Amino acid sequence: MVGRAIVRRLASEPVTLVTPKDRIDFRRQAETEAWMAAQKPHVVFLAAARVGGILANDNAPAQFLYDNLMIEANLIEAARRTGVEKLVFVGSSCIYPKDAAQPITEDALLSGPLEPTNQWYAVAKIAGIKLAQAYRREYGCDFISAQPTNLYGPFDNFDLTASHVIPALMRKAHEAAQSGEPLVVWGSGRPFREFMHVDDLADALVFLAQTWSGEDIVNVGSGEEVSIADLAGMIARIAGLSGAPVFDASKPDGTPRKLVDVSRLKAMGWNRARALAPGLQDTYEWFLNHRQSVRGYADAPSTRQKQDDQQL
Ligand code: GFB
Repeated sequence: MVGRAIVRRLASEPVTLVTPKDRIDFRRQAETEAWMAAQKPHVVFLAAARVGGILANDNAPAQFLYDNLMIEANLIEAARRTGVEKLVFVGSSCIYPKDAAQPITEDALLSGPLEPTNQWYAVAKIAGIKLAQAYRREYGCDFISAQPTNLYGPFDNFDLTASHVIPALMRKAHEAAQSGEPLVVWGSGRPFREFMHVDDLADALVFLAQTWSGEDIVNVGSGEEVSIADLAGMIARIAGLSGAPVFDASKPDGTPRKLVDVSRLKAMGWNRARALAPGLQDTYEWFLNHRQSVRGYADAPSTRQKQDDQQL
């Protein structure tokens, strides 16, 4: 989802795009180094990752830790060897402590315990940040890191066992509108999340690649926070559902609140995030128009793992 958004954003720039069209497994060092040496990119956006929602993170700690560590370590080292001039590492707002003061400033990193459900993914992303910083110090590489808040948009994953909350609720609301069953929302509905359209993230990443060089990490967010219950209400209305949602308390809430402070990014001159309501409407329409082909929607369970591996 993030990679495709970066490609859309770069379409209007005077650049030659190199994307891994053939299946490359960035978890494998030799494969990654051979591909990078053959392509010789000047700039790298490191968006490749194993990602997923709260349950996927909780259920597959080894895959979230191992896959992400390998992908980042291999790509960052390969970028150094190939002489990449600029690398933008895409982190995550889940790197910050569970109980960080809100809105979360960049200096909250490593100041307290992580949210348990996604600590494995968070530790891998923190390692990626530290790799970028270490390669700056030791080798003089111009590698930087951005920390996006929760994302949504076209080409998201709509598999209910792996997806984040927005694609999950869009799919469930669409199906509930057809079946007449209620919309089931995981957890209490009380946690707050900040959401950003993936095209805004892509714009901010390109902006940072063009303007920022330094060890400091940079938060990327929309500043718009909503409770999960209110989000469910917004998506239900878009899908034309009238009944009240049902909350499934057997599922985890995760971190209570996760709003990033974007003062640093704003001070650099970027402040173009779009509002949530129109972004949700566009994404729901995209989902309806693509639902026979979107990731995780029409798959038989036996093909999910294969498809999941292909995302890497
Ligand atoms: O989007 P989500 O899975 O990720 O869940 P996190 C956000 C909130 O939505 C949680 C609730 O409180 C969920 O319990 N929720 C309600 C649902 N209904 C659903 C549903 O049907 N599906 C899902 N998935 N959630 C992720 C991390 O945390 O944030 C990742 O696990 C990553 O590592 C990402 O960092 C940005 O915001 O809790």
